[in-house]
Amino acid sequence: MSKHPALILLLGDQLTPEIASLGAADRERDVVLMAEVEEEATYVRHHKKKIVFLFSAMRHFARQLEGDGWQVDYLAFDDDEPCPGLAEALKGAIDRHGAARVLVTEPGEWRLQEEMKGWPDELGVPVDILEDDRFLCRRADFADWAVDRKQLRMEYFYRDMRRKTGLLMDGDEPEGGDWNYDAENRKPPKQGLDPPEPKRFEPDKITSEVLELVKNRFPEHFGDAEPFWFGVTADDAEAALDHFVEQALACFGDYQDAMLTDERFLYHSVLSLYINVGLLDPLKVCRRVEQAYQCGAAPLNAAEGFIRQIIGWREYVRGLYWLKMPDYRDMNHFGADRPLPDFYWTGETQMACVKAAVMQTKQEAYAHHIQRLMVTGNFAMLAGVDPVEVHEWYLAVYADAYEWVELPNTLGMSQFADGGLLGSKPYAASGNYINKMSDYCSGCRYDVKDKTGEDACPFNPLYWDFLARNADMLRENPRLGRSYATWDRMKASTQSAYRERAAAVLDALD
Ligand code: FAD
Ligand code: DLZ
Ligand code: SF4
Repeated sequence: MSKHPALILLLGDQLTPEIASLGAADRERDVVLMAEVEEEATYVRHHKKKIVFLFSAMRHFARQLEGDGWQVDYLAFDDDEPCPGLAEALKGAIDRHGAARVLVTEPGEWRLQEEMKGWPDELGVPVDILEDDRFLCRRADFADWAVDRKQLRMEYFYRDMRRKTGLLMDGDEPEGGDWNYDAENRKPPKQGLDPPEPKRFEPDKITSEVLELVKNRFPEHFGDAEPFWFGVTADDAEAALDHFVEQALACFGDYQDAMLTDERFLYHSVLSLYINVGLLDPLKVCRRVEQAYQCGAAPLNAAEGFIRQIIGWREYVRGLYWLKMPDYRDMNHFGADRPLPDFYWTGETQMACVKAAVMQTKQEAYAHHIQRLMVTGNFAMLAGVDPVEVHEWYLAVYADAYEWVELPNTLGMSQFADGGLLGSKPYAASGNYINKMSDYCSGCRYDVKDKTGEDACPFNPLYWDFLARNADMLRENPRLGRSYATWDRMKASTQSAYRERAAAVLDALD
């Protein structure tokens, strides 16, 4: 065995003591490198809260590793002369420690994986890239599952994951007799709902230092750094999980699709940011939720709905990302090319639903799934915004955003830019859906019932214009049959009124 240490590079979203690269290392001999670098902090203009979360969680994790006996070389972001990138950080550390090789767990993004391929030449030492085994489905297993399938559908993948993990299984059968209880999970918000707030944490000294750094160093990045209340350690994340299971899980299913102006989090868990950096283990989270169901603390529709998001959607989008990259990023089924409207950054729009989603995103670096999908995502698709611009917005503005999970959700699920690889139909909706599922419309300058007038909710004409404009690509989709039948039944004058109003809305965007 070499006397020279290996350098273990740990990325910001690899904060897991059991991660493959640490498992393969020798604690007595090897050195862990963690680095806050310019390139990772700015490849999109990440929300300030996201950077505070990442840097603080990294710093706390480094301390934890030192406490566990690891030698950690930690490069904090230097205000005056930050380290430009990970390769530069590695070069310096190889010299400092006389390292003979680099060990790293595969990254979550294509961009970085490609960069790593050049590292052996660039650094002059071997670089071993280990598989990230923090997921239930290996990339290669997803590719095997996908091969020869005419259509990829999450539901079938999810059933396999249920069988594989045994979660909510009764022998070979799904608990309760059905695989999926989504039909019970679409309740509109009713008066008097009183959801709990997510678990909040006071910034400690480390977080306060990072807050100062981020406010000074990234002032032009989107979003408010404060108030900062995310957890930054595995213990915090565990406490947030306990809080969710005890306070919110029971209603998670029922109100999963609901939106309320004054209840930004409703019964959602706000755990994705912790899971995605490795502070929480996804399978353990699911087992905890299963246990809550088994002891009667949560109904089946809540537990199943929640577990499906993690072992179903989360794993499925990752599999699809690695299967289809790098071409996936360039897919643009509808040829959409409008620039992203400025109000995605400023919130300055009279559409109450969009304003609420954007302002909440600015303040919290969080919006729940239906806000992302049916408000900001839906609007961008109906308006024909360039999917790459939409993608870059989502990647920047949410604390949980990494390309492997964000891109398929944005480009596939919300924009249908992949032409239906991920989902069976576009999530397009008029104002009627938003009105049914939220309280936004009652406080809006637009009239959700007005279809084509000056005060018409913009989602109404845009919805029909979207279907009419893309009829070549969508008309044969069986899930849109009823919508096209309705469109076809409309008088020509009504169709024209919709299209003229949509043109006026789109002109105003330009
Ligand atoms: P909950 O509603 O409490 O759900 C529980 C958990 O399930 C989440 O913590 C998350 O780990 C997982 N989950 C739920 N839905 C999905 C999904 N569709 N894909 C993957 N995991 C899911 N999720 C991210 O983690 N990062 C992203 O960058 C991201 N970008 C998105 C962009 C768009 C356009 C859309 C429509 C969705 C995106 N999602 C993303 C998925 C989902 O919106 C978030 O995971 C969820 O809102 C996080 O909040 P939560 O923890 O309160 O989730
Ligand atoms: C998101 C992020 C940020 C903001 N900063 C860093 C950093 O300075 N150093 C680091 O190692 N990782 C950071 N990350 C997370 C990486 O961008 C992430 O590991 C890759 O995008 C792969 O998912
Ligand atoms: Fe949104 Fe239309 Fe309702 Fe206004 S009326 S909140 S724009 S759906």
